[in-house]
Amino acid sequence: MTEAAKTLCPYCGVGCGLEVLPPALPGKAVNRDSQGHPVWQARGDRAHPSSQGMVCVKGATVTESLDKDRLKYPMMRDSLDQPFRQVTWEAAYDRIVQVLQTVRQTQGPEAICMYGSGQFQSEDYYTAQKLLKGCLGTNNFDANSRLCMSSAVAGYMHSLGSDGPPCCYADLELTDCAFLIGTNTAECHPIVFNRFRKYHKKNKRKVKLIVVDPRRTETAKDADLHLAIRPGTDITLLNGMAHILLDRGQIEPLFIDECTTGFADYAEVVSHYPPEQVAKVCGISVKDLKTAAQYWGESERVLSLWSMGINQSAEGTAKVRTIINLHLMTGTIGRPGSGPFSLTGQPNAMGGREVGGLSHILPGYRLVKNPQHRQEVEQAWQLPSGSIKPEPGLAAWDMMLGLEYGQVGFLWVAATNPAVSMPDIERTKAALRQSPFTVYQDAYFPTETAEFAHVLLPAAQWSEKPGTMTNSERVVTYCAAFRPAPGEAKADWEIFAEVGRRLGFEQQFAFGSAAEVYDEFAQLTQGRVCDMSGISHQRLRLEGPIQWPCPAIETAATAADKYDKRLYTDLIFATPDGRARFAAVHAQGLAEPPSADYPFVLTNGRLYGHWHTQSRTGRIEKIVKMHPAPFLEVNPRDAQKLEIQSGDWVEVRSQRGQAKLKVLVTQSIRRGTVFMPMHWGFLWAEDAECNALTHPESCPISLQPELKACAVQILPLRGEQPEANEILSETELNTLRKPLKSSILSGATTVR
Ligand SMILES: Nc1nc2c(c(=O)[nH]1)N[C@H]1C(S)=C(S)[C@@H](COP(=O)(O)OP(=O)(O)OC[C@H]3O[C@@H](n4cnc5c(=O)[nH]c(N)nc54)[C@H](O)[C@@H]3O)O[C@H]1N2
Ligand SMILES: Nc1nc2c(c(=O)[nH]1)N[C@H]1C(S)=C(S)[C@@H](COP(=O)(O)OP(=O)(O)OC[C@H]3O[C@@H](n4cnc5c(=O)[nH]c(N)nc54)[C@H](O)[C@@H]3O)O[C@H]1N2
Ligand code: SF4
Ligand SMILES: [Mo]
Repeated sequence: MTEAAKTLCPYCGVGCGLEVLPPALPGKAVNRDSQGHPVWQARGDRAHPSSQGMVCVKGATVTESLDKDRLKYPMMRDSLDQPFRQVTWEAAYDRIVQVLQTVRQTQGPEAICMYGSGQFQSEDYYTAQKLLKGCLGTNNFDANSRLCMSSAVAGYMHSLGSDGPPCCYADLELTDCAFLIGTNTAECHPIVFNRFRKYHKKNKRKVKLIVVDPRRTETAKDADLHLAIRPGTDITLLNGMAHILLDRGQIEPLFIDECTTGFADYAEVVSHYPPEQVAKVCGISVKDLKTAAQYWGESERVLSLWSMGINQSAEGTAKVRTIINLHLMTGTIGRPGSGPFSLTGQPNAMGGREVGGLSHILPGYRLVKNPQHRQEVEQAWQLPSGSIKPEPGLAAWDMMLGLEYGQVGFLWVAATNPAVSMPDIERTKAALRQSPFTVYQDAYFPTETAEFAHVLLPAAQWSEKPGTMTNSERVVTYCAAFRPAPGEAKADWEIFAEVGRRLGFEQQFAFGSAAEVYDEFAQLTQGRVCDMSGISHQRLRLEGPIQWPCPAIETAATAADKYDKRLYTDLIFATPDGRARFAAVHAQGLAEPPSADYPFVLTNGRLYGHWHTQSRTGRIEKIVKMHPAPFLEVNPRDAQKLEIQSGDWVEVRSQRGQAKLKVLVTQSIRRGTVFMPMHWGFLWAEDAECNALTHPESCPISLQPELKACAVQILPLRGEQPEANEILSETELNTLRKPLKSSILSGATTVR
């Protein structure tokens, strides 16, 4: 092939279109990676509606990771202390099917669990739902999305009646006020941020950017107003802003009357949040608080964006609903440039929601608890009534508890690396060690989770299997297969389907291709909020990316004409009475507040170049150079008290574990809070695991753990420097947090 293949970037939920060129172009030397493998070359796809040709450093370098350290063959062992031995697929399937059947008979289907990922393509995700929830009769399918966007899902469902972010990226260039809370968009959703940043620069007088984050992130540096609130005080802030807006009468009474319920209770709650008290709790000035309310109140169009600083919280659903409250009160929803817009993290976290990829949902934004929904899905799957259990299955952390209690007999993990990304990692590892039988299906080897597996299955990854993904603005893109999978690696959906057939469900898994899987799934969305029954692989290949809703028989062009790019433009919401619901909620604060023994709040998150647990980006030289090692950000005044300087080593301890890190003293973090990146698991640095410190306390509604905050103490390590960990030079240390603006805006952002 000498033509460019069109696909989607497999990293973040922005969902940028990529064009990928073969390693050998006519008249040019073959492009190779550092290990000599021929490497495809990625560039932005100008025709993609979401990204318009832009990509960040991750998208631009992704191809360099594709041939390094791949898992190529199935491997097995009887116990975790043995080495793996290569086996045939036949042997691996036999073992899996045999253990599945034994566990089903002896412990029941509820002892079977699958933990999947927003990095599945929709076809993989959907096939797994059918296998677990339909054929095996257990709702124990959950995904890393539980750690990621389940609070946003729950917030939308409770406030608006259905999941589904109502906005689109065009709103970034139509708003008067962007309210970014708990999101470091510049580093984590760079192309979304670029689109807004260009518009903001051009309209500096008219358009405001408010950023709410305890850190002065790259995102905050561009803000007209940065509120560096104390971690966990978001609800106080939002209720405080509502208080001021109400006082000033900057509300939309007609919209409140006609389109919502619950305003009186909300107004009562909000009356308890006077500015002085709110400012004190949040650790900001009354003036800044009032300015925030003023910017919101004076803007006709307000767009709020959020991600993990909101969702990863023991009151995550309430936080999301409190953001939506402000939109409802000011009528800034269902209109261009306005609305509550959660940014999805993973490339196909949205697709995961559509196919029902969490333990309480079913395909087409349906609910496990709803008898009619179960029946509709059972019929489509040609399964007897009652096949789908009426109760939600185990959520991510509950699977770990299930292992602890000996209730799980079969654990299947795919496209996620829980031995790094779960909270309270020592407890997680102990739970994984207790698993009687774990299948781990990944593209790379080694990874941290492979250490806890009995069977390793080699997965074909992005570029090696055709499929679809949906980005944050509901645009579905076809991801072409343009290179062969290494060794015997197979697409995830093919593995699930083969196991299904071997369990006796030949009819249910008679799929001949990913396109057939997609067609069956798309049918199941007919008439739902996420109607994509008009989308098929063929159409996506012919017409390019398509935004849903897109019912059957619509072409992309007529769909765009007829269906607005936004949801709820008729101001009728997906609740039974068509009205959106206010949430009257008080702030509860952090699940583990700082104490005399553990006086600091540790927050954590992402760096521009790295992706999660580094299985790809840790193998890309440019990115490793950009972010060579983990570190701890400490405010200068805290550093003075602790008598530490940049470059010193400290031990950070929580009630659950510790990590040894080099200190970076910086004004970018507020006093009393420290920050470390999440990207270093035990394969990439010794004793620097972020989740050694975090706790699993979760939101009671969304079951999303509060990964963003835990209480820690900091002990300077004087004289003794940890041997095993990499010692950084001063210059290396300076590169840890070098300003990213230039690289985000020009160098790495390649517009073809
Ligand atoms: N470069 C890069 N980009 C990514 C990813 C990646 O690994 N690397 N991962 C993708 C995924 S899956 C996700 S989910 C997204 C995550 O995207 P983001 O949510 O933007 O990323 P984080 O860095 O985890 O956290 C965001 C911010 O929350 C702030 N925060 C912490 N506590 C609080 C609080 O109490 N209140 C408020 N208001 N803010 C708080 C942190 O200081 C941090 O700056 O990124 C996606 N994009
Ligand atoms: N402390 C802390 N912890 C966190 C977070 C945080 O902010 N702070 N964020 C949480 C969030 S939001 C997220 S999304 C998670 C992310 O955490 P993980 O999901 O554990 O992280 P990844 O490194 O993205 O792991 C994905 C794995 O899937 C593999 N893979 C890629 N493509 C395919 C495929 O097509 N098939 C298969 N089978 N495998 C594939 C990759 O090789 C990789 O090993 O971390 C969570 N944990
Ligand atoms: S912003 Fe970067 S990581 Fe996200 S989809 Fe676009 S190119 Fe990929
Ligand atoms: Mo995520």
